[in-house]
Amino acid sequence: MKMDVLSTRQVATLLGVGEATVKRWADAGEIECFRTPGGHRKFRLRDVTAFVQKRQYQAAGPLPTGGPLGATGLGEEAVRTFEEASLRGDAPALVGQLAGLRLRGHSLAELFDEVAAPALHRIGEKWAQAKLSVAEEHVAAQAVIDAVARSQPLAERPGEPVRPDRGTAIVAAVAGELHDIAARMAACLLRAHGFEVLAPLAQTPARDLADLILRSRAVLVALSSTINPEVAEQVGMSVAAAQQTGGRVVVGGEAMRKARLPEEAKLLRSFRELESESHDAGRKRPRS
Ligand code: B12
Repeated sequence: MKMDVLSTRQVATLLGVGEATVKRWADAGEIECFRTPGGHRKFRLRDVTAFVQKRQYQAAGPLPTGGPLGATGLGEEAVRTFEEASLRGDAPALVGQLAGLRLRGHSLAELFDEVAAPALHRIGEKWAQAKLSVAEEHVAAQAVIDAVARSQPLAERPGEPVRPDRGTAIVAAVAGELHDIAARMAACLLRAHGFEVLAPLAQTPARDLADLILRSRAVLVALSSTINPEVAEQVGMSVAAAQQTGGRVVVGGEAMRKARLPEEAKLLRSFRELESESHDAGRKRPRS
């Protein structure tokens, strides 16, 4: 497996602490690191995961068992573990689980598709059956939002700082749509792929979105709709704006699947599809 190496900044983001704290932990030997010839600290993902597990890093409940190189993969157990930690509001445990699974070779896009989204779907089912209160559902959603923000380093190429040189991507949920966790996940992945991401997220009015596309000369626009299928006009405005900037529009979410969409808007069903799409969008990197 390719060795995943993280910078001090990436570890700090992942653990939700400042860089100074990470350096202090590293210098005290609490978290393994090595130095580059230039003297910079570098961290192997497996050592960061081991640290998270050893310290039960601020987690209210047990972290996934099996150790960083254990056999646990995707599937029922991973989804249940993620669901339970979300319901405890335990973002550090979510980050620990995602880091552990990344280490076993799964991409963050795959983990969003196969673990986080199904766990949230189950939470939605339980809410719909009145087995969970609105407050409990909110706690879970917020923990996932927090974990997605911290998981950015898990999407980035190992050991390399991300250069935002592919152009601007805009990620939003359509007007009337409060569901923006999918949009946050898309933003995380696109940032890691070198896009400068503007993320107005939930309830973005169509006209404002079109203005933003034009002003930022967006090369990629990713829109999500979960409950509102009446989006043809909204998506059409984004398509028209993107045509002027030479950008492309991709859309996803349950309601987009039911919507009548302009043919220039490409419907994507997963974050893995977004990753392949993003390879073709935006400015190409010069070969080094
Ligand atoms: C968290 C949540 C909320 C939170 C949202 C917080 C936030 N910041 O997002 C809050 C509490 C605000 C909320 C509110 C409501 N919710 Co709600 N909510 C959910 C819940 C539990 C999770 C949503 C989520 O984030 N899913 C995770 C994402 C990642 O999964 P996904 O959207 O399926 O995305 C996948 C693909 O579609 C695709 N994808 C999606 N978008 C995009 C975009 C791009 C670019 C790409 C590439 C891919 C992609 O990628 C993912 C695959 O991995 C769902 C349950 C569910 N089934 O999803 C209910 C759910 C969506 N909510 C529901 C309802 C009814 C509501 C309310 C109407 C409740 C109310 N009476 O007030 C309001 C609506 C408010 C509004 N106007 O939008 C229903 C919708 C039923 C329906 N189809 O009409 C659901 C399904 C619950 C249920 N089982 O009944 N909700």
